[in-house]
Amino acid sequence: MLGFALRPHNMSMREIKYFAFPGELLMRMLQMLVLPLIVSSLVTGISSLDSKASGKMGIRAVVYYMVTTLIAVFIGIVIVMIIQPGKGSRDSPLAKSGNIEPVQAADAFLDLIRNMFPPNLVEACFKQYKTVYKKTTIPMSGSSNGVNALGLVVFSMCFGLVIGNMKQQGQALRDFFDCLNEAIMRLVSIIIWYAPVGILFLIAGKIVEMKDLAEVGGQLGMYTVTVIVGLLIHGLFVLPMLYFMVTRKNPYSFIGGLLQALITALGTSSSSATLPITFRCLEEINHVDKRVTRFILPVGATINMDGTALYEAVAAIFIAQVNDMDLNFGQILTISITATAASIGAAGIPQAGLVTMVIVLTSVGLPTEDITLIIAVDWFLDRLRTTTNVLGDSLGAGIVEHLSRGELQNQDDEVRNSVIEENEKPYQLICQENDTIKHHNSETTM
Ligand code: 7O9
Repeated sequence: MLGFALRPHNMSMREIKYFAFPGELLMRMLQMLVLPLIVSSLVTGISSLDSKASGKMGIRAVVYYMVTTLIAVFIGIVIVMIIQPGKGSRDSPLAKSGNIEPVQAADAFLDLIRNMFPPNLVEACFKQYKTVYKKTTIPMSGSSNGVNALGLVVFSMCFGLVIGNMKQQGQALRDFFDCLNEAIMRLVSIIIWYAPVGILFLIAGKIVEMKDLAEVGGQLGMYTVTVIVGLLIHGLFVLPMLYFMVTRKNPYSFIGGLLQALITALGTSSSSATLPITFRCLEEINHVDKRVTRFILPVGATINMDGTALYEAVAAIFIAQVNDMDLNFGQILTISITATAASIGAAGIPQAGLVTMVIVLTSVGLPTEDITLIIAVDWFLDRLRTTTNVLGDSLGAGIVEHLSRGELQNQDDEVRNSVIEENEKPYQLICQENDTIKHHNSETTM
């Protein structure tokens, strides 16, 4: 409402920038916490489980990610085929702007694998590997600004696994990362007080900045509606139903606990910046086991993007419709596979947004310059798909927790037993001391 009330004042770009400043601050504070948060939570999450339990949990998570992403793509394709937002728009040509850099899919894929193994961990905190082209064809090594999330996730997982297996020797490191995680979560609980103000200005600023609604809405209105309907079906029916089928609990009360995280996702349009809030909502409000959230949420934020997958499938078929191209079944299958792969790999590909879209389009021979058609509404749809992504990650944590309750219980029992052993220690020490003064009652306690 604040945004819409200020629109008639025709603020200059400079004034809008100043107006959105409190929102920018929230964004910076959240991003500040992401790096230590994902490293410490993954390391403690994995080291607190034995390798068998973390393996099983990992497989469940990956199956959930694959299944939900494929369902999302399927919903997107069905909805865009029914609504057909691109049909007939040839008569009123859509505005194009700018041009798109060509991308070699093979190089993007190799960059993804390279980014999984960062040669320099400090550099991985702010740079990704990116293939650049010399004389437009020869691939050369280069880099792009942005956190190499994939590399940090892979490293933290391996590190957690190793110190988890180091028994007593690894205790100091386990305590360190556990403590670091706890400290970061306390910072989150301070920042959360500022979040409502920040989100207010983030969203109001965007609404003031937005181009004329009628202009954009007229041309891309049906396309926007298609994406919104797809995301709503996926987020409000399919995912909750899946949650209900697995856990037999009310999915909407679970989603109610996530409201803060969902609104932050809407405001920031970044699932990684929302991660601190997602953690808090799941652990403090929905009481999901910390061993699950610490493991599942960072991995989910990196590779599970249902909204993005749905969006890319819809966009590709929309562009085919605009060009009056009829896609056969094979091409639609190709779009589903590339859109799924693109959403999984996005965090490992530099400047992912455009690059993954280019890959999806070239895989079925669609003109890549038509991406410029949809850029006008991208900022808006990005917010909605980010919200869907965060919802998918969070419900996934709830589902994996339910499926892993056996292993978690076993782990609890083991910990309890070892605590009892610890408590017996003084007694054994007493016995040993007794031994030295030749009282042989230690035999009875063994
Ligand atoms: C959306 F969690 C971390 F810290 F490990 C993490 C850090 C960075 C995870 C992921 C990233 C990251 O860079 N992700 C990324 C995501 C990079 C490029 C593109 C995207 C896709 O983003 C979504 C979209 O555009 O559809 C959406 N904005 O979920 O954040």
